[in-house]
Amino acid sequence: MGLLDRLRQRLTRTRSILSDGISAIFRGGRKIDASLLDELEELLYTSDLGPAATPIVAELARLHKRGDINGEEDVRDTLREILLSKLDQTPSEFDFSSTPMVILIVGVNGSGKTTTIAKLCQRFADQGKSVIVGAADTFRAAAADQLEVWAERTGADIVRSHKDGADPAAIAFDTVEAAVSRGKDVAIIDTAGRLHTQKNLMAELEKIRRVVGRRVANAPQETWLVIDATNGQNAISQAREFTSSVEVTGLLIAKLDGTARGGALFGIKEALGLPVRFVGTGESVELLEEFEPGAFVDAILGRIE
Ligand SMILES: Nc1nc2c(ncn2[C@@H]2O[C@H](COP(=O)(O)OP(=O)(O)O)[C@@H](O)[C@H]2O)c(=O)[nH]1
Ligand SMILES: [Mg+2]
Repeated sequence: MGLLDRLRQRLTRTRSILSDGISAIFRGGRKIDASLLDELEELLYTSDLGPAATPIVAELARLHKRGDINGEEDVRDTLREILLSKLDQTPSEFDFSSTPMVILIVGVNGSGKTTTIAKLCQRFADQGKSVIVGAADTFRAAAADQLEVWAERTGADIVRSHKDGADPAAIAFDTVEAAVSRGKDVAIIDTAGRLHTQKNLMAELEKIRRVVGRRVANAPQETWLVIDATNGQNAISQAREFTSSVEVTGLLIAKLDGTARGGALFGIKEALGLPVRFVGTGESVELLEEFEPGAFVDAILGRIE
């Protein structure tokens, strides 16, 4: 099964709002008019496109007035183009030339950090990369236990402390140190959930970044913010604030399967201007997809056969 089919299968809730919604609006061969466009705007809001919905519908109205678009197919095609243009990104390939590639994972509590790390471990292992994870979420030993289970299942090494409250920066440093001495390709560092308002915890992330940079030049090469897609529009302001406190290089959008609010991804991209690296489409370890804008838009907008 290809990427598009996998996404279509997992993103049913957003698609049933958007794609089925468009079919419903046009049912009975309705023609485009002001009330139809109002309904379309409401539909886009419901799928959590948020403030982006209004200019999109204004553009559709303009094209209709000029006679450029007429029926449902035209609306779908134009929507596809507009939505795609909002996702434009050309993220660089991961650079494995200077190993270890160090990836720091950050985000609020419960957003899906540890689960997504497990998925990344699996993905890198499948690509023949050797992986080590660092449990720098040291608030609760249970957090390290959770990571350890995933590390074992995916064949990754782990660096952790067995007591609560160890220094996260020390764990992160030891992880990178072990990655170098064991010749690992990738080191992924898990961190405790935090809010941008917790100044000391945000400073701790900067400390982690500094400390690992002392062991490996340019590390962490990537700092990825995990965003919970079920928060919809609320995720946008949260992410914006987070990225103003710590340098983030990419986004991981978790839980796209569990939500009808997948349209928020457009606003998130627009607000942050950061590449979306991967999207999580379920709880199990294989349910992570590389983010491909065309497949994403087709999966939520495409007609259901
Ligand atoms: N449906 C779904 N659930 C997810 C996904 N990613 C994470 N979760 C769930 O979200 C919850 C919190 O995940 P966790 O990784 O512990 O979050 P953390 O606190 O950021 O480390 C868990 O119940 C996960 O199973 C996803 O892509 N889809
Ligand atoms: Mg966690």
